[in-house]
Amino acid sequence: MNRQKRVAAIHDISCFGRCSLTVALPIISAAGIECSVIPTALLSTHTGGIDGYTFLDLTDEIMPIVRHWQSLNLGFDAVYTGYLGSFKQLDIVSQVFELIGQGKALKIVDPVMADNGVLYKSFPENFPEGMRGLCSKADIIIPNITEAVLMLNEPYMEGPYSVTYIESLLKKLSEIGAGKVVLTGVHFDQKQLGTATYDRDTGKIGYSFAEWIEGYYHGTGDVFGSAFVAAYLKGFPLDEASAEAVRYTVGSIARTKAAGTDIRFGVDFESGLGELAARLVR
Ligand code: PXL
Repeated sequence: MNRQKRVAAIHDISCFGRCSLTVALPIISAAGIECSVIPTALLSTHTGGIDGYTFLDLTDEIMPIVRHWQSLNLGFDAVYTGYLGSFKQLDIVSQVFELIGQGKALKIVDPVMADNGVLYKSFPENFPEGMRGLCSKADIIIPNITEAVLMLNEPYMEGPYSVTYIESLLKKLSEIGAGKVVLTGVHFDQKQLGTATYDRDTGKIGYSFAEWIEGYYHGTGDVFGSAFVAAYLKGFPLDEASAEAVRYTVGSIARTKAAGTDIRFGVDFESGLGELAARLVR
């Protein structure tokens, strides 16, 4: 038997607005990877700049789904978590890490909770502490700079950053537990934006940058995370997987900017799926 790689993506479903599962599913699938899902909540839209959204909590469904999967003895190569809405979900997901794929699946945590120096308004102030706990159980974490400093209990600083600062963040983040860190939102000037990667086992630090496009485009963290997961599982080394994801995300932002659509409604990642698949499937 030669089964495809299989990922379990644990995020909410925001029915409109292109983030979390509506982004993870198509991007990971486009790379030829089977993407199973555990929806943590059902919302009419995401919560970023849109009021009046509906919200149905699905926390109590998570364990029954996982137990059923266990009874089927399914193999999983990775678990990829994103937006998690409560301490209870953090706790359940950390238990799920020990169950899915018999605890052997790669654990990739995107500690989605903040950006631009502020915690999303749906989270209590001590949420970063809980998220740090989940990150301590991960193999790879993919925070942005705001999420990184909140978990490290350090003040947020506006960029541009120094190499020394970024590399000290990488090392402190890896001390939380995950041996591999992908830090997003890294910039050393106002022209380019990208990521820094760190592999504690090899000590290797990598960078990848692309042209900085002004504006806060919603869902880009999930586009990046999903493309990173896809590339990494296709066998790209950590820094190259991150570079592929940067390239794809920036392409999606550039198309959206050119189209001039509402930046709250997510980015046009769909038109780049063909090219992404061609680059990743080798
Ligand atoms: O893109 C992250 C995200 C995912 N899911 C929901 C969100 C957000 C960010 O605001 O509100 C529901």
